[in-house]
Order: sequence, then C-alpha cells, then structure tokens
Amino acid sequence: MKKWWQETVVYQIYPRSFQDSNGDGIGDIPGITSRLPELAELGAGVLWLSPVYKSPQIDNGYDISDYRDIDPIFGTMSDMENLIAEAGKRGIKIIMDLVINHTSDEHDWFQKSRRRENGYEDYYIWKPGKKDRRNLPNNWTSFFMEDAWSFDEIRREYYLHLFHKKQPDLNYRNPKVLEEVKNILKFWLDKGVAGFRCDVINVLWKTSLADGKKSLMLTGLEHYKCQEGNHEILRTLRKEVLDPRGAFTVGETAMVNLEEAKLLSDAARRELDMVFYFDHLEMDRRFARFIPKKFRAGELLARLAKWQRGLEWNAVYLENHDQSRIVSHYGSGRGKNGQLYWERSAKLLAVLEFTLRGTPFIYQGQEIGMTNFDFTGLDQVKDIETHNLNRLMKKLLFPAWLRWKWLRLSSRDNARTPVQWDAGPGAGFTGAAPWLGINSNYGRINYHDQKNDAGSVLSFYKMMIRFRAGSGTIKYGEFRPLYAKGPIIAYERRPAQTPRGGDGESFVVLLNFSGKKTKLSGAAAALCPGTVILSNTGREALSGTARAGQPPFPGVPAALEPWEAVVVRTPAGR
Ligand code: ISL
Ligand code: CA
Repeated sequence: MKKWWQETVVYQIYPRSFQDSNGDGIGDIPGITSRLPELAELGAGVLWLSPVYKSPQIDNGYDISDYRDIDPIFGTMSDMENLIAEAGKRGIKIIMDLVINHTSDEHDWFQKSRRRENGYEDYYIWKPGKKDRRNLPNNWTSFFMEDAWSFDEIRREYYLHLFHKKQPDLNYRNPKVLEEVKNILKFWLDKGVAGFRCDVINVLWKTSLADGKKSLMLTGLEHYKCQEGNHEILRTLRKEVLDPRGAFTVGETAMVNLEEAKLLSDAARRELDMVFYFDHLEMDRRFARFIPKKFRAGELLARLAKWQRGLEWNAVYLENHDQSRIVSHYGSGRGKNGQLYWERSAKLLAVLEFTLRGTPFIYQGQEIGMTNFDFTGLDQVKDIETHNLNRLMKKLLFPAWLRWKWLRLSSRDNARTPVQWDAGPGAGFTGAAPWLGINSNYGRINYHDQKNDAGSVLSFYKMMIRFRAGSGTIKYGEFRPLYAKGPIIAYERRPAQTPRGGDGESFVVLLNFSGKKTKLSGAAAALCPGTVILSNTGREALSGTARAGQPPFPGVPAALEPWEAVVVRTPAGR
C-alpha cells in the first residue's frame, strides 16, 4: 500500500546557509520559517533540517553536545516548535538529522566518560595505551583522513572517532547508549517531527577493533560497515520507537553497496524506509568523490539502473550538503562554455531526478540551479574535510595547483555557500558579512528573478514536481534502461506488473549530457514511437501542433539538441 513518504518531495535545508533573520551572517530557524511560503509554493512536502542542536560547530553541527536543545546561533527551542507548527499549517512535515554514531566531545556524556563517572565509563570506545602515535590501539583511519584514535589527557587512554577527534564514537555494546538514543528519538517525535535522516547510520556497530586492511580511504572499514549488530540496533529502534509512531527514516549509508542497501531498506526487515547511496554521484570520481575521472553517460545509466531495479524503493537525490552542485558536476558546468547551457542543463537534471523511481530529495538552491563556489583559494574554504584532505595530499607530494584543482571540485563548501534569494546586497541571505562567501553569480542566479519567470529553472522544477505527482507510472512504475550511446541515454518508465504499478501510461526519457547536437541512432529512434509531452527546449510545442488530419508529430526526435531532455509518452502496453 502506498506510503505518504513515497508520494512526497523532501527538501533539505542546511540551516546555517539558508536564511539569516537576525543579521549575524548565519542562517537560522526564524529565517527558515520566513521562507515557508516559498517552500510550500515549490511543492515540498517534507523539510529535512541538517543539525540545529547545541554544538561547538567543528563539523557544522554534526558534532552534537546536547540533542535536546537548539544551538543559539540557530535560535531557541520555541523557534523550533514554531517552525514545526507553521510548517504543519501548510501541510509540510519536518524531519530532523539524527547523528548517533558519535557525539561532540563537549557532550555531557563524554565529559563524564573521560572522568570514569559511574555508569558513563563505557559510553564511548576507550583503549589503554601510552601516549605515542606509534602505538595506537589499531591502524584505523578516519573519514577525515586522520588517525581514528586520539589520546585523552584526562582519562589517559585512547578513544575512537571515525570522524574528527572532537566527534567521539558512541559504544553500542553498552545497552545504556541505545536507551539514551531511544529517548532522543521520542523527545523529537513528541515534538511533532515526522521522522529522521540518519547520519552515517551503517557504521554504529564495531564488530572488532582489530587492524584493518590498509587502504588510502578508511582503513578498518570492514570491521564496522553494515555489521549484524548495526542491523539489530535499527530493528530495535524501528520496533520500539519508530513504528509505534509511524515515523519515517532515510539512512545515510557511507560506502554502501547494493546488497547491504537491500538489507537496510527492505520493507520486510523493518530497519530503514530508504537509504542514500553514493554510487551514482561517484562514477566520475576516484577515492569516493575526491579525484576526478571522465564522465560517461552510459556509466551513469548503468549505475542508476542497478539501484533503480535493485531496491524496492530509492531515495532519489543529486545534491546534498556534502556533494558538489549537480549542474557543475554533471551539467554544463562540467564543460567549457558552462554558462551557455547552464539553464538548460539544470532543467535536464531536473527531468532526470523527477522521472526516476523513488522519493525525490531537493537540496536548497538546487531548484534555482546554484553552482559550485567561485572561491579562488583554500583560504576562503571553511570545511575541515577539505583542509584535512589538502594536508594529506600535500604529504603525498601533490603540487599546490593540482591540490586546488581537485579540491575545488569535491569540497563540501560547494554546497554550503548561502542561498541566493535575490540580486540585492548579501543576495537576500544576510545583511551582515556571511559566514561563508556568497557566489558572485547571485546577480544572475537567484530565487527572486526566477520566481515569476515561466522559463526559469525554478518554474521547471515546480512543473516537474507536479508532473511526477500526477503520474502513477512515474511514481510506482518500473525502470528499464533502454539506450546509451556517447552522451545520450534513454530509459523507460512503465506500469509495474503489480496492481499499484501505475496508471497505464508509459514514458521514455531521453537525455543528452553534452553541449553538442547529437544524432539518435536508428535503433534509438525506433525505441519509442510516441508523442513528446515534455522537454527543456519546448519541443513538445512542435509535437503538439498536429496538422489537420495528421497524427501528432511523431515524437521521437532524430537528434537531441545540446543538453536536451525529452519525455515521450509511448502507447500503453507497447
Ligand atoms: O560524502 C560521503 C561520500 O562521498 C560520505 O563519506 C560522508 O562524508 C559520510 O557518509 C559522512 O557524512 C555525514 O557524517 C559526517 C558529516 O561530516 C557529514 O556532513 C554527514 O553528511 C559526520 O557526521
Ligand atoms: Ca542568524
């Protein structure tokens, strides 16, 4: 039976960069509340807030020191309660970012654990050892390219941290930890949130602390990724807290493969409702997302097909607060004359996102085609991951020009520059100096100028959201890869062979991931006789002008214009 979270569209907000309301250069919760009309108009049914809890902000809030309080830079708990209420009035649900693999070292639990206060000794993963880098408890490395152990001067022992040293990992072998987590979930569900985006939710259980297989990325991963103990934790949370409240969960699952994702998101297993994987965003990158390699449209189609057909339900996303902007990554920004086709390629990516099977997630600014930052050097970058990666590459003797060439493509700050609301001072984000540089293209790319422009990226997103909402086949139909040659890919969506599969319609989507007009080979043209019903070039207008007595213009174009996206409705049951 259909679930509400299959029908809706989720909009991710990175609060510190969304809208400043009190002139301190940092986005905040009242700023989000002030923009609810725009979010409702877009058609967002759910807002996912990146963390707004009390935090020293080492990892921009993913280092939490109090799960039950709001950090003053974002506002107060009553601001949060007001946002939940105001969103609710517009039929918009709120989901919170649940970061339970680790806390901040400034959390009360860690302060007590390092002092061996009774009951808290084992809230974290401690190991004895002399303070000497040469004899760390094991050889694991962190997600931030450092040792995964740090020596605590108070307890005089090492503690594990898969991320920054100020983000100590919780110890789930201690049942008290899971009890604490259950209470955090209940606290927020009782506040009226509808569920959670669960941060690195597949690394909670460390089966062993033995040395890992040496690797440039995450030595030790095999001891804690998607372990059985992790599945048990998820099943317990679902059974005891989430299901009784009908709560929704999407898990962020680092380095997950398809088999692991199936176990984590298969409905019958009652763990997560869906998972974020990374495969489709890393096919032109080595070492996760850090070193670029050639983009191949066919490889993108193959990976999309693998996950679209492999999982019962997908979390469909192209951007988030850790990824570079998709129009710069897969769109015309990848090529030379990026600006020429910026708008059309942003719309092509919207056609891709909203014709895939699964719940679509839009990241703030993606709906207006925001691009990667225009920083000219590392001194403008704030993200610790980027700076740590730079340090590691310097140690590996990569020259500065090459380090910057790669880092500017993968830096998480690409997604974290302030939302460009209008062409006025501070791009309508703030009247103060912003915490992170605003892209100088805000005069050309901003919400205000697109709002009433029927041809804008924003208007196109609104149309695509409505198109998806109106089609059972697009929401619930099957995905079938059809064609991949050079920069062109095509796939089909048709009613699944199940009662809820769709409403009889079938569609073929054709995308040209290049700045060149490209012929469709004969095979492709025969693939999908039908009528163009939607495109980013206005081609449907042509097909709609059927000459008197003539059938509508036979849909399939012989060639696709640069960055052209076309949706063809094909005769049902072809
Ligand atoms: O981005 C990734 C893959 O390209 C992941 O490796 C990602 O960095 C990892 O899954 C963790 O991300 C999450 O947890 C981090 C936080 O810094 C990120 O912002 C968050 O999305 C630690 O909480
Ligand atoms: Ca503010």
